[in-house]
Amino acid sequence: MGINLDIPGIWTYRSFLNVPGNVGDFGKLTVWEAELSLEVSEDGHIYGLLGERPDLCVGTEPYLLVEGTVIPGNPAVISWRAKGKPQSEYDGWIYDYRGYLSPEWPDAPRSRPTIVGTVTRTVAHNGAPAGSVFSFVAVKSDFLEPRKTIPLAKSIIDMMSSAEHRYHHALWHASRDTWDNLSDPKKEALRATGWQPGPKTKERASLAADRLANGSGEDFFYMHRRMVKEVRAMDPSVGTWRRLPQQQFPSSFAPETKASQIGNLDGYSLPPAWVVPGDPDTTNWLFELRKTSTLYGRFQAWEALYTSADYLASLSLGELGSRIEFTIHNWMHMRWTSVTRDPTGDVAKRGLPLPNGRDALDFDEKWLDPEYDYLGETFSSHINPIFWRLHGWVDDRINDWYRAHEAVRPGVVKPMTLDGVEWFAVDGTWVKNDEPWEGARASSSPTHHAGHNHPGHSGRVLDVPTMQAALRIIYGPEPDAAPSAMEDHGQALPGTRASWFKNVPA
Ligand SMILES: [Cu+2]
Repeated sequence: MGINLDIPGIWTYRSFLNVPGNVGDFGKLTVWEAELSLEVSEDGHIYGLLGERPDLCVGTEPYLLVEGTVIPGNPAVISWRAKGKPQSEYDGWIYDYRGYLSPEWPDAPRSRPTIVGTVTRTVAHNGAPAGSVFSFVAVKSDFLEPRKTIPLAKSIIDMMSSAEHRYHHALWHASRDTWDNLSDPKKEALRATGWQPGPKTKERASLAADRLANGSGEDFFYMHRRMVKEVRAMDPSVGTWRRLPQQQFPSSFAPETKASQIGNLDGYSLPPAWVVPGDPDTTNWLFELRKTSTLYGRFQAWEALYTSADYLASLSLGELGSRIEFTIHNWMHMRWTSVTRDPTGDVAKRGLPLPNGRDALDFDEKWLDPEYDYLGETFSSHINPIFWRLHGWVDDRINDWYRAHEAVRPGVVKPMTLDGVEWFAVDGTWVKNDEPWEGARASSSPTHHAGHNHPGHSGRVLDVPTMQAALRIIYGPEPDAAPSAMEDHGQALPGTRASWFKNVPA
């Protein structure tokens, strides 16, 4: 059963007396306000917790344990029974709930999921009779973003959210991902900026038919290895994922649990999927990615494969990089990404969901806001704390690969330091690129000021106008297009959203 419903997460539960007539003061109707946390299994079973939360739990708080079912439909019917926690002051309480997930309004970006329904006291307690019925409304909270629970150091956020780093990361990926499909005039124009992916005429497209052999996977590993190294140098406490995180219930009353953590206890909780208008395939993929069966069936199968010494010893570094990039890496980005939210300074619009994301050539200053840390595109993903965990996982596979080769053919793969990054000597078989591609070099860019020094990025071009021009070449009209098309030169071709981490068949 597909349950593509926005139910898992934290809800504010409110119940009211069912009193006819005019009471004037709504406060007279209040029964209870509490926190409701819900999780849904793939067979439509729901479970959760309902209770009042202190700012800091001591572990003895009473709450109700929720169990029930969701029946999809329009509206979806959600029913559950809540039982008081044994040995707490709610011990013996039983309430039954039946609610409906309110249908969404079209063109209502400020809407929140709500469950409306009634609840009955099934068993009398504390002198309150069985059989009473109340109305309730549950209102869903926004997902608690990792930037709130496991924030990066401010120095890292400042650096990574700068225009220089955003455009560099976006363009680096865009150049190698699109290269194989660019027209010859566009390729020539991109070469003129110095932003062709690799040495001129020997470019290494990441999505070409020969991607497993062309060395683009080495570029992927190397470029991100430097990023990870730089960030860890700025803050050694930035963690990694030794193994992919398990699905975790978003709420807990365990001792020491803070109210401010609820919804994302360790920072690795799954954000809700969303509906991409007019794109049911992507929408369905976003929901599938978040399922526990997908964690077990796909993610953990890939993880087992890419940590298998026998398998790693059979692969060149470039083949491993390309395979990881377009399978588990892309899927990790999209499993843990939230919907894009408008980072505008206009308070009336800030935070509203933009389900189609940023247009690839939307260079508005608002996208430089540090809160624009959308994990689903390369202009913003590296500001998100999850990026550094998942790229830590990717980076560790390089070490596994080396150990696997060392065990089978000792001394053949030779470690070395390349431009400050721990790397391997070229042998033509297992390691192929003399110079992994990190973007345009200062010496090759006609628009870059010679001698202009970028601390920590020797030789890399971080010149924003050049990088914007290169993106316009990639996503804009053909260089020789008719004048009418040229008038829209600042616009991407219609429907060109900033790249999402889609999968390609391996
Ligand atoms: Cu990247």
